[in-house]
Amino acid sequence: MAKRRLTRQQKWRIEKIQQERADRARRREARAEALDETGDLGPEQKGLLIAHFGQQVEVEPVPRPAGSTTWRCFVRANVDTLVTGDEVIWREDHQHPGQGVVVARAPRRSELCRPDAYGQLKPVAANIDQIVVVIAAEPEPFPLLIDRYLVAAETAGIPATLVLNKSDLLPSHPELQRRLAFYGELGYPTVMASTLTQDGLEALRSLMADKTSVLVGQSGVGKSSLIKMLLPDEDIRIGGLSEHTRKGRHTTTSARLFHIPSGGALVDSPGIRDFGLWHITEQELESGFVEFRPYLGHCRFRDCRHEQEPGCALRDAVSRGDIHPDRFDNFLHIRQTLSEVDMRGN
Ligand SMILES: Nc1nc2c(ncn2[C@@H]2O[C@H](COP(=O)(O)OP(=O)(O)OP(=O)(O)O)[C@@H](O)[C@H]2O)c(=O)[nH]1
Ligand SMILES: [Mg+2]
Ligand SMILES: [Zn+2]
Repeated sequence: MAKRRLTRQQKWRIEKIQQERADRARRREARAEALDETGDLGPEQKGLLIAHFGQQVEVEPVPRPAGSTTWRCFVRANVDTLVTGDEVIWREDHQHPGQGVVVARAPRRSELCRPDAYGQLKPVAANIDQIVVVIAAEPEPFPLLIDRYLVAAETAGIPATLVLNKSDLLPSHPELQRRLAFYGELGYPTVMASTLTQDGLEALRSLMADKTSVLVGQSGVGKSSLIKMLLPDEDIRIGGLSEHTRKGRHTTTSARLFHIPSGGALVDSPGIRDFGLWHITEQELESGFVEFRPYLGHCRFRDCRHEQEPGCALRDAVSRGDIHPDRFDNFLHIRQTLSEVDMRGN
């Protein structure tokens, strides 16, 4: 893990948060124990975690009953942190209709993590098959955000795809289309879409079919709007951009899973401005740039930093045109920031 130096105030904030978390866990435990004592809990059954709200989670039985019903559940204190997409074991609370208790969590097949505002690594969603990075002409893509997401996806071993939304605005932003094509050449599936004109609807449907996808990207790019276009019957909040800054308003505040009736699921997630990568190693960063992989380990010096060293396989590939100079620059930029903790908040 990267070295971090925390100020006294930051340390105090982290301790305070940990204290609050411990208090919350104790309260949850008291509630779950009280339920155990009344003996009014149903048998253990499988469930899927749909959403997380403060102290409670929303759980859906597996297999899914006809008509999608969910239960609000407390979580036993010995259960690890739960996130949207987690498979759980839970019990119904017969005394309080619609409520229950989560008693265990199944191991995760995959997890997408990101550092929170205090520099602590937090899972965002679990058991994800595909990370869909959404960009748009407005808000303008934050520099390096696409590459940071792709590196995070490669490191987590989750396939990534790119969606360029708001294609109706593209005539005034031709460079974005070129950028999308560039990532397509690297091997990432790409789709252009517009929730305004319904452009790309079929391409999106086939991209999302039969898997669990999480939509990520800056606030206001239209993640929720895309889900609403695919699932018009769902009740999903969509927020306008700020008139003044043309940025999103952080409308979606927590991750939520939506089923696709024909198979598969979509996880909506809150927009973030930046995606810190300090939790990964330099080696993971290098191989997070897929087109670098054939050259890794082929530099003359084993500890080559790919800076001024002679016989650098990566730099040679850049000068031959096999690696795009922009991606190489982005790699160097991100490497510089690996040891910095993003304390600015998301
Ligand atoms: N022009 C245009 N605007 C769109 C399109 N899709 C979404 N928008 C608008 O973009 C704004 C933000 O949409 P949301 O779907 O709330 O964005 P989000 O990515 O979910 O944002 P957060 O939940 O804050 O992360 C809304 O005003 C939408 O109407 C599109 O295809 N074209
Ligand atoms: Mg949203
Ligand atoms: Zn090198």
